[in-house]
Amino acid sequence: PESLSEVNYNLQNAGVHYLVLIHDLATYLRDHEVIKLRRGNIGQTCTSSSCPAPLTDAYMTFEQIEWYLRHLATHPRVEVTSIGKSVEGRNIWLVHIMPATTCRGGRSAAVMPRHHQRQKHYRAAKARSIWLEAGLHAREWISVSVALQLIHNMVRECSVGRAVHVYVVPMANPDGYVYTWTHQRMWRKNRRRNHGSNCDGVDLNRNWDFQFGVGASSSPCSEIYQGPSSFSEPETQSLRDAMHQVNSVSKLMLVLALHSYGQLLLYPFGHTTEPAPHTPAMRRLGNIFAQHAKVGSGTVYDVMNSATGLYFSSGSTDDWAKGVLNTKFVYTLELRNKVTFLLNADQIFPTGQEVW
Ligand code: 0X9
Ligand code: ZN
Repeated sequence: PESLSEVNYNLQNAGVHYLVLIHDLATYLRDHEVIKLRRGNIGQTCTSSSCPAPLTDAYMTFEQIEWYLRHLATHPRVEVTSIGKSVEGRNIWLVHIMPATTCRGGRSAAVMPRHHQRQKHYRAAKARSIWLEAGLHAREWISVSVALQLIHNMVRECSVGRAVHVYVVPMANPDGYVYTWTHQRMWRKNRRRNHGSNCDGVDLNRNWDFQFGVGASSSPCSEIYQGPSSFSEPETQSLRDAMHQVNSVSKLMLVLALHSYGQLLLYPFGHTTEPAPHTPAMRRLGNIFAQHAKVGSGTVYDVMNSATGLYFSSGSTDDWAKGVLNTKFVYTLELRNKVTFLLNADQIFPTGQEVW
């Protein structure tokens, strides 16, 4: 509002004719429920208890998600950075939640043993890290909402381990996500205009350079189009570079790719039923997840090798993390439900909680 007269003046000077369509944008947005975020004011630093909450009773638009991330970035324990741009030039955001040692307040704030607090030589254990990816497939909205809910729980409750860095890419395919809201709800791929074809899009979960071409298609019109070459897409390039970078600073112990649907916890590989390294450990931890989900909410998740349990495919985030980074715990989690990608919004909160 302070700039109104200056804007008027400049427009008139430039001979630009205009009409005011919305006199009070904030009120308009509130009345139309375009922005439903409940707490927090931009410009303020948010703390564990005052951070705005992502919606858990409605799917969030691209704009709402960016708005939420802008607020989140003001939290002292959080860094939000762009790891690169999509085909259409949208940022791919990476949320870094730092170890809970920096937490004040919250449930598990006292993370440095008291007798160590005054000692000069106290050093925290070498930090390890966790990587969460969501929204690589555009139509799998629940994965995006669950990632945001997990982020929110982590910053509110301070309950992440004292030496764990958590990295989350909540919307790995932003162009596709927008396209599912504006054009075609069931869009899966990114928004690459494929050279020499009338069909758009590359399946970003077939574009990674590990067993590229297995269980994938070389036809641009296919839903599982692998792309012209491995890592041909800016989205997968950005994810790859950021994962390498994180892994070199603090070793990745867990890579979790959130997808839907099917209620399956899949572990690599997808190109062979031969066991990947650390298969017994991945099964053990996976079964613990499934048991807790069952006890917590009654939801049944099946834990299985992805080639055996689903179908043969590769060039995916999970297989690359296992095959190239050699990360110990790698999973693709197919969230609720067992029937359709069109998951009712009342399922967001319980799905997020059972994963949490
Ligand atoms: O096909 C996929 O990319 C995943 N299923 S989805 O319905 N979300 O599209 C499963 C990927 C499992 N992992 C590997 N095959 N590597
Ligand atoms: Zn998927």
